[in-house]
Amino acid sequence: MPKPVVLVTGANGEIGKSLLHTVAAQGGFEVVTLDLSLPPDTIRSLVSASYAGNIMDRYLLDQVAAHHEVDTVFHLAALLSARGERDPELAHQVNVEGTLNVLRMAQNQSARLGRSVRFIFPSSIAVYGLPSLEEKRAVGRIREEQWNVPITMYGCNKLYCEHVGRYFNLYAHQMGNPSASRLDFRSIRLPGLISADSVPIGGTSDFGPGMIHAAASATPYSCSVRPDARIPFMATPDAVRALLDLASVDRERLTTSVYNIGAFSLSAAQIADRVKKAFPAARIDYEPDPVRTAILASWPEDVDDARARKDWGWEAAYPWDRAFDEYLVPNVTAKYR
Ligand code: AKB
Repeated sequence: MPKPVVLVTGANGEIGKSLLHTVAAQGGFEVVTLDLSLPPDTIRSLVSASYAGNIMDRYLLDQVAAHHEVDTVFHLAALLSARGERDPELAHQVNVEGTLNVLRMAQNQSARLGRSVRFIFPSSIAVYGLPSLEEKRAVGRIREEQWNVPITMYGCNKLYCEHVGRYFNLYAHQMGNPSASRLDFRSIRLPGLISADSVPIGGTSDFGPGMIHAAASATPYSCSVRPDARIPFMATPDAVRALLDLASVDRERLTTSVYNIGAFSLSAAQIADRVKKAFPAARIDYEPDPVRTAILASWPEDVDDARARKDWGWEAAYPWDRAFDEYLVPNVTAKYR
């Protein structure tokens, strides 16, 4: 029996690499990747086929679909929030038009294969837009339907694509063809991620992982947000496990197409304190950037993930102490030794 095929876009990024390692360790899948360049040697051996190209290239996506009977898509390719504010039009192209191309390809596969292709979409806490720090504090753990008024192009893009994905879930019925297989779109609003393997590029939450990696590599770090800036964070392995768990759960258990997931919520100063305890020579100062400061002020302090817990049993394996002491410090130390 052929193995189920998993397509990962943006496979060379932080989440992609970690996802590929986890899927390879689980075994039983044929993995196909698509990114702007071919995967590095460290992950090339984990995949059965790789395509170098752009998700804006519909011809390339059709080629991928023609060569592989894709069962599940992890659509990770995106331009993050801070980078998106430098070039909002490009962000829209990649995050909206590119996503639409991948959705269209997956919907065509569902119809052609006569079975629902699962489409896993990492959305973001950037879809929230709190109007003031007072409201941010008052709201605390935000629910999925609250304050869906993002202030960044990236947040707008993610929110819109959540809706388009939900629309694709209904697509076959709306097109008057109830017997055609529908796309099975599922999404998670990820918090800021902290990986021990890589430093992210282009995100507003990059200061979290940035401080830790800089301290471990004995590099001074200038934090681009205020010490009291606080958002939810998560260790990358937890985020990857959440994406895989959501991909594998039976559709009947899902009551929505979009879920918050939480692990811990910290201010920049709290992360810096912990980093200095683990790496006493760490040099961290603050040079808040107005754009990043405004973006972080609009993101929630924490998320209410009751729906994910109830529907598919979400629970973070790495609360802050464990994430820092057992995952981040040993692995980041080893990386720069
Ligand atoms: C970003 O900072 O843009 C991302 C995110 C929270 O979605 N890490």
